[in-house]
Amino acid sequence: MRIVALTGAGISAESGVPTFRGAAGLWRDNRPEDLATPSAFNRDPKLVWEFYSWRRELVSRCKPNDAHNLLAEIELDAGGLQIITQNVDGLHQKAGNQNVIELHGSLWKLKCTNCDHKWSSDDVPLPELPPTCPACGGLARPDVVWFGESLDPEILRQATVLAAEARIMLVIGTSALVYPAASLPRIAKENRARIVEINPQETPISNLADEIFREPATSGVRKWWQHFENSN
Ligand code: BJW
Ligand code: ZN
Repeated sequence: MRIVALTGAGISAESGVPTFRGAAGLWRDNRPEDLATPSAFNRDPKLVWEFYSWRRELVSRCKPNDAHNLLAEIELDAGGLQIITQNVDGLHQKAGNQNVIELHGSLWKLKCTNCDHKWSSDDVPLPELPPTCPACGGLARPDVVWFGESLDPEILRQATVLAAEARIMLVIGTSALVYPAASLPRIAKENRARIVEINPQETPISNLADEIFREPATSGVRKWWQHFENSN
């Protein structure tokens, strides 16, 4: 069926995970250039790790919500739902989705700044801050994509192909301000996908949308699915 869901922080908001932008967003009190750039990490790795360690603890207490759970059911039912997420929280996988592309990495993965070794850890709290590499003892960093860093080219290639081949692209809970993720709905539209936006706020991709649910993800995904099932 080739349904692709491009998700952002808004899909996890109702699970209690803060978004980035907006009144209660992480970037209201924290400047991204102090916490989510390579130069911030070079300047003060411990400060950056404290931010990520706090988020790991917060997310470890959060559960997938009805929007995550329904997308997991749809993956089984419709046999062809693919998630492309900008989120690093792992909640899509926790809900049971198997086909998840993480564009911006994961809070639950680390990589070594010295030897590039990558590993997973769900330890909360981490035993040492900043953590060190089990292979070489070098300084570890979160395996996430910071501003000014390139996305993994293979992951971006896969996401671009999926966007180009989508019949329907659901764009859920993203401000669509961060590139290259924000270019995926346009790629889908240019290849004749139907674009469905689920977001309480208007975004720069709203003008591409064929259908809009101006509401939170939990009710929006449910209404879209009811509507979709009734019309197919
Ligand atoms: C709800 C809801 C509910 C609320 N239900 N919805 C082209 C043009 C201009 C700039 C660039 C460009 N290409 C590259 C750039 C630079 C930059 C960029 O895009 N800057 C813009 C901000 C201008 N991009 C990059 O640097 C990227 N790298 C790159 O392109 O490499 C090439 C390069 C190399 C060298 C130099 C320059 C380029 C990398 C971007 C990485 C982004 N990283 C972060 C942090 C990840 C790790 C972490 O989590 O700490 O990713 S930043 C942050 O933003 C995070 C998110 O994934 C990302 C997107 O945010 P998202 O998910 O959309 O969240 P919000 O908070 O913005 O929006 C929430 C939405 O939910 C809102 O719309 C609400 O209304 C809604 N909502 N409640 C549904 N209940
Ligand atoms: Zn190492």
